[in-house]
Amino acid sequence: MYKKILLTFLLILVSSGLAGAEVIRISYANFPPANTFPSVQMERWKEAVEERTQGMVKVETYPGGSLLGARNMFRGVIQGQADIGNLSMSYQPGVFPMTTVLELPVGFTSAAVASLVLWDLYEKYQPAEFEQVKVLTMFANAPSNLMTRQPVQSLEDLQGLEIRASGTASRILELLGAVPVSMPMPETPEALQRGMVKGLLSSMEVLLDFNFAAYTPYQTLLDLQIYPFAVIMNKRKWDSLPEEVQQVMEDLGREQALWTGRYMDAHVKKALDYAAENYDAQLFELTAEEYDIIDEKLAGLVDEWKLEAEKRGLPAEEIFSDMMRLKEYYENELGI
Ligand code: 3IO
Repeated sequence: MYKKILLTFLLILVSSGLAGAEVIRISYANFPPANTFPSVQMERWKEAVEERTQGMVKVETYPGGSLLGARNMFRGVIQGQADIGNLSMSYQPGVFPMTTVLELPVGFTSAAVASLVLWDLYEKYQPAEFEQVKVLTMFANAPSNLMTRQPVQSLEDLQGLEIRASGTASRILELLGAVPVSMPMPETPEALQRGMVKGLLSSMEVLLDFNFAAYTPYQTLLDLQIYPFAVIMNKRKWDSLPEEVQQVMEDLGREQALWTGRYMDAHVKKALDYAAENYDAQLFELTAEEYDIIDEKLAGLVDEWKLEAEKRGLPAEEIFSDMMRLKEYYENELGI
């Protein structure tokens, strides 16, 4: 009896020692701080992978641009400076012609829905823009709204106002009469503090996570575009992984998209409560006529995207109509 227990104990020691020697280390770079949603989803993915590979894999996470920053994420992962990286497609306009279809202001109201639509479109079309990397998951933030230093209660209030955004969001601001200032999210706190910009256009969880509520206590509800993200892996690293590890990661792709979308949607609500309680934040809505005017001013964006996508050899009409169909499908399925 005792012998048997001792033997089992020894076996565990030996096998865990062996497993320890074979641990596969994977570095994962992220550009924004640890408490922001792209880094929160990174930790969740890390935990899931480590658990489901039963210790075969160790993921070392680098939030806050400590390994790769927003501007060199794509190149850095292709070159192998990090094994995995989280990428915001809107920081490199023109580089991701297919997935930027999600940046069109088509009325998404939920990050969970947008994330699933993005993932499905990616899986269906396997666009060439990602052929140099392995895509592990994709997700989206919640729709963009205006967060400003001074109240914006009408389109008139927005004229000439310098607002931080990036990608198609910057083009949207231009069409609405504001002055877009494009920069990655981590550069925004300083731009706001120095008064270089009077506000930003993004999802409102940043009121809490970057404490922007202190600088931009006024919000205007617009529900414009979303910012699409991709988690990408260096191809050689991917090819080097055992099949069972690859399978765990493949199985996580869609699940992670939904998890992140849901986390984001809940977090926006939390951030609005935080801003209202601590900074007397106010969320304005425009009149129905003004929302109609906005739709009119932005109507040309869909054709702009289609033209560009077609030039790049993409079936633009099909991609766009798939997006709208999937959006409706998931809005019903998730009850949003
Ligand atoms: C974003 C990016 C990094 C951290 C938190 C964030 N919340 C919303 C976004 C999207 C965005 O505006 C951007 O610049 O990618």
